[in-house]
Amino acid sequence: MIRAYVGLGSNLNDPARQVKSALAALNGIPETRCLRYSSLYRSAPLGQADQPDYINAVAMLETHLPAQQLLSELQGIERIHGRVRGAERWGPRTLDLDLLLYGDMRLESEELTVPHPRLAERSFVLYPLCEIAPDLEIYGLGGVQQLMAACRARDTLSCGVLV
Ligand code: ROI
Repeated sequence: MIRAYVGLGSNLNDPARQVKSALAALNGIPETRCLRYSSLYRSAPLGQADQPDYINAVAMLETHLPAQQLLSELQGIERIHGRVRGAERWGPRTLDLDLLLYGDMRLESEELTVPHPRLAERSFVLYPLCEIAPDLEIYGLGGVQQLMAACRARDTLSCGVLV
């Protein structure tokens, strides 16, 4: 049994509804349970500036699926929410599900890198992650609270709890 963390983000087609619907869909993944999920956070867009604000959240899962298979399930949920992959990399999206952490495992392939390579720089990931797992230590990176403090000191991105 592996504990995994998934980041959710949307800024199109009623983003709060997209994120809530995706959170519900996580429980439909085979051999997987959603143990906990964060509040919804509103954040200014990172990347292309002329796009709507995002709604972000993080979920804690318990799974028996291998990482690659879990990723495929997450991509399936993105697809049913109208996500078109290959659209602009830093542009708006109806739903983005990122596998942030998969146990203590470090993986690097073309398809999947965990821990997520930009996790430590993104307040819209660290705020919700700290809410649901404040004592989490990320192997090689440190505790999530220190990462969040460092991010907050640097960050110009605004991010606040919405719901
Ligand atoms: N910006 C914010 N605030 N939240 C996201 O989830 C998000 N996702 C992305 C890019 C375009 C990098 N910007 C984002 O993929």
